[in-house]
Amino acid sequence: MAPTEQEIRTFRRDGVVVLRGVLAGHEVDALRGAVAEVVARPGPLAVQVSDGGDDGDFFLEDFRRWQDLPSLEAVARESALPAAAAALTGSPMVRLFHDHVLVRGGGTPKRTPWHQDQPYYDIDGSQTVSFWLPLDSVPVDESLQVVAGTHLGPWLMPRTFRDGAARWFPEGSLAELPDIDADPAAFDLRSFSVQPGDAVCFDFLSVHGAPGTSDDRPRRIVSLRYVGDDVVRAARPWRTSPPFPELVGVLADGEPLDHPAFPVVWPGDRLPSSTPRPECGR
Ligand SMILES: O=C(O)CCC(=O)C(=O)O
Repeated sequence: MAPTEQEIRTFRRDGVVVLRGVLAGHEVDALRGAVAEVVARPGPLAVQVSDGGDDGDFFLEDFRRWQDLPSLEAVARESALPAAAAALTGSPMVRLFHDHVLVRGGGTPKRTPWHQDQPYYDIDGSQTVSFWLPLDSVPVDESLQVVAGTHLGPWLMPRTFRDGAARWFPEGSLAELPDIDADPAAFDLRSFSVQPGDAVCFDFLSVHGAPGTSDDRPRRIVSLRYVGDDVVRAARPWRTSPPFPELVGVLADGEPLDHPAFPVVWPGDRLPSSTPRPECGR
């Protein structure tokens, strides 16, 4: 299901668009299988935000699992997503950047705070897209929220989700996020009721966040992130989220992401490589 001209225009103008039915049923099932494996065996970068303890809340995030989960790798490489990424970003070549799994149990009120993704990374460039892929039905009031137009910049201060600390860029070096919750009507918020197979597509610079879940609605999400050929490495003196330690001393600042961690998925293909990965978290 290729994006239409209208969908491409919307993505480039607003930094967000929803694509309906972009994954086939067997691809959704493959992702559900991968998520079950993530929950059973979280990886070295996993963050257990809430563990299903006394209050019953459950929220697990994991990153960079495609190299050890073949069903996740197959969807990331072989579904319609790489071609959609090429169409949306306008890049003739697309690399997989990374996967991010987010699993909430029902009745887990913990929000994902408003943020841009790009300032947490060690890359620069504008041809970027994340596909937020629901594996459960998500009503509009529990769905990803994206602030249209924020993909045009500026970069806003990335902070830790737990305590708002400036762990990455030094305090004062980037503009702060506005207080969106204080006056949501002042912002052009986009969110969509979505079904398994749909994708909410957004730019790495688009400000976004997500509500928690209501009692009867667990929410399994896989976010697959892709980059085009204007994206280059921007080496950071700090540990990024997620980290890519295998790039240190291998890819210099400003170099293309020509590395097995970022396989070319459109057009063509390269063999993946497995690399050890340390702890991660925002
Ligand atoms: O699903 C969520 O809670 C937030 C997802 C998100 O921030 C992302 O995919 O970048």
